Amino acid sequence: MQISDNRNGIPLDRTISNTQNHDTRFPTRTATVSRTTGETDVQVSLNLDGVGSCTAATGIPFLDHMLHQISSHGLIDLDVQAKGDLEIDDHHTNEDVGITLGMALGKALGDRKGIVRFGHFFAPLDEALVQVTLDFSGRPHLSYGLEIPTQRVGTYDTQLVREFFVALVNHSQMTLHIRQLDGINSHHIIEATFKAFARAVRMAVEIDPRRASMIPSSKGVL
Ligand SMILES: [Mn+2]
Repeated sequence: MQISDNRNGIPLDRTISNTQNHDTRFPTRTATVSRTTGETDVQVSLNLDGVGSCTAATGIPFLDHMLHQISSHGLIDLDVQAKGDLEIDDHHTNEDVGITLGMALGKALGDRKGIVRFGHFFAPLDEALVQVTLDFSGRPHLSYGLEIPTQRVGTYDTQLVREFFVALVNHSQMTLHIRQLDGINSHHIIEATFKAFARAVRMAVEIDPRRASMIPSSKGVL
């Protein structure tokens, strides 16, 4: 099927390949990345133009719960499979899921042409309130402003939240600022962070129809 609508000056020669894509003028942005080390074996598949369907099997239940937040609220179809050295602790698997997800995100975005680029969101979860602001700038940076009051949520070491975002930022070349405005319960604070992150990503990866064929940088490169 060929596209016949040229209201926004977008080229007419793109073929519709995915009926789930909300804007069928654009191809679906997908990526699969497999990464194996001596410590872990991780595979991530994602579709940025998805509907929020998720399969997450990392062996770390709380991390799976957070990956579901990214998928559901980011409208990213996500499949994450990981086998890691959990007999030591969750550290390597948690970090390597962040690395591989970051790589897949960067790969799916390609040259980042046409994207809004910036995203932000405030997510409440009961008493917790977290703001996430991000930029697919090509320059990795994390400002991490969470103060999580307990060392663990279930069996999950809450120090690993920062490790996850460090890995993700470095491998997706993203600038990410996380601010905690309120919160008492550790589970709520972390989950609000992932929800805000998901919505901020969703905003940033949207196609901007006013400059759909351009890389969104005054330098022309991201
Ligand atoms: Mn929860």
